[in-house]
Amino acid sequence: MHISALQEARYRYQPKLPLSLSQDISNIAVNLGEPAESLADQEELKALFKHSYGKPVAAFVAGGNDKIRRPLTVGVILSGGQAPGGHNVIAGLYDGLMKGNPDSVLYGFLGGPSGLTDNKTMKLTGEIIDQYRNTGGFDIIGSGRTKIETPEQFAAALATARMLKLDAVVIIGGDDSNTNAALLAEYFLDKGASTQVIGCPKTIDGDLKNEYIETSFGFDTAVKTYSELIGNIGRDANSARKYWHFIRLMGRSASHITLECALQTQPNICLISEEVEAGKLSLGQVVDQICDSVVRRAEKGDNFGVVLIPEGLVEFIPEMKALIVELNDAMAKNEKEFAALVSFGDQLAWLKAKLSGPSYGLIQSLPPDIAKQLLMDRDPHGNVQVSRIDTEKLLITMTEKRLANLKAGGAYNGKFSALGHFFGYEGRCAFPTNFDADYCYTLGFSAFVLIASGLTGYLSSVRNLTAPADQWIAGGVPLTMMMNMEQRQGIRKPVIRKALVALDGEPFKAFAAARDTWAVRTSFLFPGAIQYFGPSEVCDQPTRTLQLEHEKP
Ligand code: FBP
Repeated sequence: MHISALQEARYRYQPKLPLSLSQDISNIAVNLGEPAESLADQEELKALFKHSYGKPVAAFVAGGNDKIRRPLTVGVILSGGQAPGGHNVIAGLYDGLMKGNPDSVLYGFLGGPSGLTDNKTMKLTGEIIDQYRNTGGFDIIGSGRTKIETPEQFAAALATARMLKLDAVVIIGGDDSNTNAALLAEYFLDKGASTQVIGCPKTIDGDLKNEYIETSFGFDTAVKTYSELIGNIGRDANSARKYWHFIRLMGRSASHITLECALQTQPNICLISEEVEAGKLSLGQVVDQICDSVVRRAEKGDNFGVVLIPEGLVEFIPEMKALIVELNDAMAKNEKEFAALVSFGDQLAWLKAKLSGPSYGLIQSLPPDIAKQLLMDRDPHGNVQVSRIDTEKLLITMTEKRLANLKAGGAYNGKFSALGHFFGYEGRCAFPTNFDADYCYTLGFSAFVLIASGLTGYLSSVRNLTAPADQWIAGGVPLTMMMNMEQRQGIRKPVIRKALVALDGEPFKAFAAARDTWAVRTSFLFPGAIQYFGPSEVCDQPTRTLQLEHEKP
């Protein structure tokens, strides 16, 4: 097999562990604190999680652990979108298991959660793991977005766990997948099964975070990959001085990726969905904001610039949100009828009776390509697939129209030529940064300690992440502690709360303090490519988001 020189070199990288985990493992003890409550809706959650609610936070401390050297049989699942570092979670888990007892066995469930329900596995050996250390991607066992939700799926998962005699299942996923992990842990306890369930916080979107989860893995690498590309585009824009670049960035819902990229690259404009929603801005008002910067820069002769757009934006603009909710509802309730409609024209005609007047007016007013994208298949959770909506093109078209009006009225005298970009898949499988390589390995190793210590219904947690890795604090946080009840597709459900960008948080405040300058004056930063070898200030820096959150008073 041919491998790149970087891959060869990265095989030799030994991820760092915190001191609490790098000692002789017989000395890793688990300290359990006070019983923990959920974020909200305590009584409802207590009733739903009879066996697993109220567990304490777990911290790893020096001491004796007589359980840690048992041979264990564990299965691991990669769930949802790829995020750099997933392979290292599995490597950390595997190395922990082998250190505990070389007779332990690790199975990989193939293709995501359906691997568990359909009992599709492969045994992960040291030889296999070694081919994936410090590499991006989820290709070692594949991933998938199946949601385990029906009684039949839960029963099938239990049957697999019993057949393989699993001591534990590790689910590497985002908020939805870890909500699933909590439900599975509860189900196994309810059925008297001894299989434990442990989660690991994954998603490039960075929205699985709270007091105990400082960041989800993959965010660091993804934002640095995108920031390199944005910086390069900024430099090109500044050289050619003739294009406005509209760059849409992945992140299904929250704008963490876009905000971090803005802090790293200092674009002229950066839209933050959460702010748009808080200000109840219409699509027209968002376009006005863009035009304001275009006009002011044109007055200085700068007919170029960079705009960052979070991919989830459309769902945060109140009028668009209302339209999407109505569409989701109409399409879910009349699935077959909708699927039978042949043309876009037929779909629009059908929608006339199903949508409210304002929503029907809005969908008609959108460029047809965008309207068609809003009508595409939903994901397994019933969401619009925002990564397939060309919001950057919508904004370019609307900006062009608005500028033409301004020109006609004499308020604008520049030249506007725009190019659209979408960065998403470019960053999801990059070689993990040193940070993600270390963080993921630690998450996997911690998952092993949680399993070996007999815990279930926990999310592997590593804190103090702006300090050097040996000072990181590893442990586990009960999944129910991060939950509340939310309305999902008309039904009240227990879910892990998604962390959106906090408008009173330090990262947003740092951005808001600088953006007026960036809007007019070219202030681009050029972060360059991720570096794996070299000075620590170049290779090992955490994201600006993490730094600013840690610096908060
Ligand atoms: P996860 O939340 O599962 O980690 O996925 C994140 C993500 O990359 C989003 O940013 C994006 O909207 C979505 O996945 C795209 O997924 P897909 O490629 O399956 O359409």
